[in-house]
Amino acid sequence: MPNTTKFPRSFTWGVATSAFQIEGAAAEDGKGPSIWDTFTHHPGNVIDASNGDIACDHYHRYVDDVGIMASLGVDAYRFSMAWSRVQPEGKGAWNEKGFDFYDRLLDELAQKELAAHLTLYHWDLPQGLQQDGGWLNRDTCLRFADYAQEVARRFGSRAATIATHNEPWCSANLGYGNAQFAPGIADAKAAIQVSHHLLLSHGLAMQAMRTVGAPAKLGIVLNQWTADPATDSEADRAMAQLEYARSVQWFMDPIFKGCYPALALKSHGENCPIIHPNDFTDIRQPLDFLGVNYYFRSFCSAETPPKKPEGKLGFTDMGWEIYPQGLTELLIALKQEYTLPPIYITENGMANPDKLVNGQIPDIERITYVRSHLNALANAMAQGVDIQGYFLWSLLDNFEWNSGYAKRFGIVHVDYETQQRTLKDSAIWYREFIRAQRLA
Ligand code: IFM
Repeated sequence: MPNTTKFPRSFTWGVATSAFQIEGAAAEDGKGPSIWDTFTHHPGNVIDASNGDIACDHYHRYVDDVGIMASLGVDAYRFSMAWSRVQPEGKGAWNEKGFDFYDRLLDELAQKELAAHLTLYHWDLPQGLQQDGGWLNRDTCLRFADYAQEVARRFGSRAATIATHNEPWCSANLGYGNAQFAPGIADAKAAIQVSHHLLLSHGLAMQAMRTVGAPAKLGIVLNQWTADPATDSEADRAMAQLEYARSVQWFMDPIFKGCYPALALKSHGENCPIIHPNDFTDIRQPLDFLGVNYYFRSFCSAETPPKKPEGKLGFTDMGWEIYPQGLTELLIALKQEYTLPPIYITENGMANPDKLVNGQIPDIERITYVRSHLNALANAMAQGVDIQGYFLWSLLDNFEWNSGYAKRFGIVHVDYETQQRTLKDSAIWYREFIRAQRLA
């Protein structure tokens, strides 16, 4: 595949991470525990029995890590704040030492002329709020709005964007639906109520942040996919339609249309969430941007056992089908259905069983993956979708949730024994690709 795709000069090139996956310093400088601290210390929850206590030790190595970003020539860094670092209980007192860390990080980014794209919530709820019911408790939405307002007040003029949530589909369905993620609850009804509260908290946080009047652009990051029927059978087509309604439209419709998709609501039956009269007004706040995370498509087969996708371009180390055209199809479908703000691709990348060979990491598979997705993105842009930037997931190999450190998503290799960082071939390729875009 040629390296010829052209992007506008103003396009933002970035890399992304999240707090729990890289920071470490789990109990340092007054940080309170989060649900992921609790979850990872419970045997059996993480495949390699690891946790985020040290992770990539980014809390102590952020200067070097920002230096790596600068050396790659990216424009921007997307990261999340650990809520329990700045407010140990998720309510009550702020922790100044926690804010100091992000203050220093923002300074370092500014010094290297890297734009900061901040996410408020990337799954690590303060454990103190979990004790009160976590996202099942409607009150957590108010706590989140307070936290959002405080962050906007302190950092809203130093961040290019602030996203409320990262992938609320995961927080609800993997955290409360099938117990794969913290807080480890398996209850379908709870998951749906939690998804409603996450949406409500997004809307309340948007309103709270707007009162501050900070220049940062405000939005949300959603993980999305197309849902393709495995065959042309009526059962497969119906399954795909329902899957799309329950995942993509379930989060998009309340934000952009002020309601849940009827098909999904009907299918949830008595598991439907409790919705208060003003909730949709609160949720449907104007967005300055929408973040889209894309990794794979959903392949829907009603057969037993279900048909698997052929995977013409292969599968990643997560077992996810490599399907770049799904990104084009998704973005076109979104443009047709919603009145969209500008979009950032806030995550895209792959896990690969990378190996150090004579000091190098020849991850050609990742280069091919990213290049093909950038081509797919360019296709969507050529068809009129307003895309402002692309953030590669991830800058560093890091803690991949219930897969622990076994899955490597970074374009920079991390030796967890020594914390040595080594650029993979994909990092070098990304640097050259970005440079070529600027020269073009
Ligand atoms: O590592 C995660 C990230 O935290 C959220 N989006 C998907 C990535 C890969 O699984």
